[in-house]
Parts: sequence; C-alpha cells; structure tokens
Amino acid sequence: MKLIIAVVQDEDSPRLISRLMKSGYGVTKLATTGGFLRAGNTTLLIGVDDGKLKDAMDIIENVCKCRKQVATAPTPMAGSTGMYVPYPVEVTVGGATVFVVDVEEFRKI
Ligand code: 2BA
Repeated sequence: MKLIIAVVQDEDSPRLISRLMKSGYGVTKLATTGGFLRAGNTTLLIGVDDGKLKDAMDIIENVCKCRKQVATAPTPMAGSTGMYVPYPVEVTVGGATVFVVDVEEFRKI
C-alpha cells in the first residue's frame, strides 16, 4: 500500500476530492499553509493499493492546474537584521506537489 500526500491549490481541491471519492478512494483533507507564499492550500492524504497508484496519480494530474500567482512574499532584509520586508513576486503554483510513501501497516481499529 502507498500513501499519497498531495499539496494542491484550494481551487482544485473540491473537484479533486469529488473525483477521487467517485473512483472509490478514501481521502482525508487537511487545511495547510505554504511556507513560501504563506497562503492557504490543501493537503490530501490518500491511501491506495499499489495497483491503484497510477490511476490515482492520473486523477490528480488531470484535475490540478498550474496557475500564476502574484503574492507578497516576506523577504529577508539585507544584512543580518532578522527583519523581513514584503516584496511582490510572481510564481507558478501547482498543479500539485505529490509525495508517495510506502505504508508499513494499515489498520482500521
Ligand atoms: P508555497 O511554499 O507557498 O509555494 C508556492 C509556490 O511558490 C511554489 O509552487 C513555487 O512556485 C514558489 N516557490 C516556493 N518556494 C520558493 C522559493 N524559495 N523561491 C521562489 N519561488 C518559490 P509549488 O512548487 O507548486 O508548491 C506549492 C505548495 O506545495 C507550496 O506552497 C508548499 O505548500 C508545497 N510544497 C512544495 N514543495 C514542497 C516540499 N518540497 N515539501 C513540502 N511542501 C512542498
């Protein structure tokens, strides 16, 4: 069994959860925050049998879109003042940041 940990944009998460649930996957949704933009995103935990991994990854790939986002990222000031100044940056976010890890044991007790 594998555990997919997928960081996705909030805009994509309702459709992605719906598609995954319709395809029979169990999903847990966590409200998370990106370290760089300090903006909300969504992390999904999806436990899948090894043989279903590709199908689940295909669903994630089909649903999650790249978007350009202009954000004010805190940038360290020159020198070692320890202070941060807001600085506008354009970044391409997504489709999804996905980690796949082996599950040693899965139980529902
Ligand atoms: P954030 O950390 O808020 O990053 C949002 C987007 O900002 C990133 O999109 C990337 O395009 C850009 N970015 C991130 N760090 C940067 C940096 N040091 N300099 C310039 N641009 C930077 P994605 O790569 O699609 O990542 C989307 C979200 O996925 C991230 O939100 C973070 O929550 C998560 N993520 C990405 N890589 C990760 C990793 N290695 N470990 C854990 N979470 C990760």
